[in-house]
Amino acid sequence: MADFIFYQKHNMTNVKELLPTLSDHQAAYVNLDLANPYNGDYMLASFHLIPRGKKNILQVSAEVASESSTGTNFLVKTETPYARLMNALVYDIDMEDNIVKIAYPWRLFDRNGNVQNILTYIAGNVFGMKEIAALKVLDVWFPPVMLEQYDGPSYTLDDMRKYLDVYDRPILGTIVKPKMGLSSAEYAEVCYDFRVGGGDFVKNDEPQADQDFCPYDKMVAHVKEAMDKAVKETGKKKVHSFNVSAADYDTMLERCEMIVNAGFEPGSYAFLIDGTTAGWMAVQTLRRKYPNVFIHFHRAGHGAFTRPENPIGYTVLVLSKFARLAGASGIHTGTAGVGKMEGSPEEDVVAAEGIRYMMKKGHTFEQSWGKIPTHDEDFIAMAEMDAKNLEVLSDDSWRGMKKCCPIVSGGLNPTLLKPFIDVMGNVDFITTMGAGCSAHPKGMQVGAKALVEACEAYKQGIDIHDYAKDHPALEEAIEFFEKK
Ligand code: CAP
Ligand code: MG
Ligand code: MG
Ligand code: MG
Repeated sequence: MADFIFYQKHNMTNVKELLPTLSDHQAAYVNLDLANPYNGDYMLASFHLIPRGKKNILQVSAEVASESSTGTNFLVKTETPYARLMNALVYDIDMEDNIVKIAYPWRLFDRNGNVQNILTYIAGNVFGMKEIAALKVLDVWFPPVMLEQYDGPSYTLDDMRKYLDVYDRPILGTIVKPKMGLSSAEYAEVCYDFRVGGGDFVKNDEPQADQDFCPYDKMVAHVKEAMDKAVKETGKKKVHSFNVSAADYDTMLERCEMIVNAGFEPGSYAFLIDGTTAGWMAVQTLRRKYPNVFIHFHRAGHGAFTRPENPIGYTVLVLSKFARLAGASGIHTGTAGVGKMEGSPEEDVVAAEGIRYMMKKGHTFEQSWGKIPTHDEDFIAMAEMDAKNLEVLSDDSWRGMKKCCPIVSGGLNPTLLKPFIDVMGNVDFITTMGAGCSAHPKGMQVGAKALVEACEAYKQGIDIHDYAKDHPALEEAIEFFEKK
């Protein structure tokens, strides 16, 4: 039987009234007068925190700051003055909404740009603490000195756009379905159908690996054959995102090298990694080994942390910000309530924007992704110009951390393309529709055509129902998907 989650409602507005309740140990992790948390000395994190049991929100916040930085549940005799400087500090609590802000001295973290290390602090033991009923990392803010240490994306959506010669629309992609069970030849056939139907991008699904019915080497070879055929017939470049997740790094890198050596043109392949189950080390290994390849972060399993109704975990925005820091070129950010996966529209759109733009408001913090101090006026001016023109700061020459692109799929189909673009507010993303194309009554090739037609209709500002009148592929897609 789940414990009854007991927590007090505060009957005071000012957190300072709770200061006298702190033990010496707790007081070492609180500074409600921290002058300027944005001074560059700290990584900042905001949490939604509900205490459980007898301790009040300031006491529990201090315990969380302790366990997520230098401490444990008692003041220890072995503490030194320097170690104390590494204490995380609770610097603000919104008593109305239970939003706790904690400043983490950046020297706490591995100085080699290691995302796994940060999450072990702020999303590690603290999730198991008895004193919390809810603890969700809502947003993080990185000081310029940390942005210098982290790789950030290298090969971006802009590079993929150049390769595909596609600029004024989303990259149109699919995932071959059924998810598993096709032979390598059958799998490649479906990829071919999508490509000749007009699609740009096919991804392996998240469980694709080296299964006996679809051996990895045969899958790569058949995809190559099918891609060459489709490129020849359409005269258009195509991209395949290969899932390189594996049991160990050697096998992962072997798969990468198999793809590189299969004769694929640079730009025609991406490496997909199941970032949540394969882990951050895998993501960063790929980024560091293959700076000229699009690193596709699939987030299968993220729901355990990010679902809006989960009291313990972190938000889609936080996951996406760390993916950008780690150097993912793109990450699935959800369909903002339009598709099949749970996720709040606001949450998914804020995450998508937080990883694309140089300066963007998160849930709590305004994030500047520049690698120079944010007081640099001309940089701010460029960033503001970028927000308008989406040009200036999209590449490294402008000293900013490159953008990471939203990848959007779960449950989308051609009839949902425009509704999703309307929610997202732009076309700067990759969409990968699995069932959305392969469930089309006339199969994958016509399903792809329907997606292309839905995109064409969007570009021409024509309602898809009107556009479908002389586009049978789209008409049948509307007929099929809208009746669902
Ligand atoms: C989509 C998908 C993706 C999910 C991931 C699937 O298939 O291939 O893995 O979209 O979710 O396996 O469900 P459909 P998210 O297009 O057929 O739904 O993008 O939210 O991370
Ligand atoms: Mg410990
Ligand atoms: Mg999938
Ligand atoms: Mg999705």
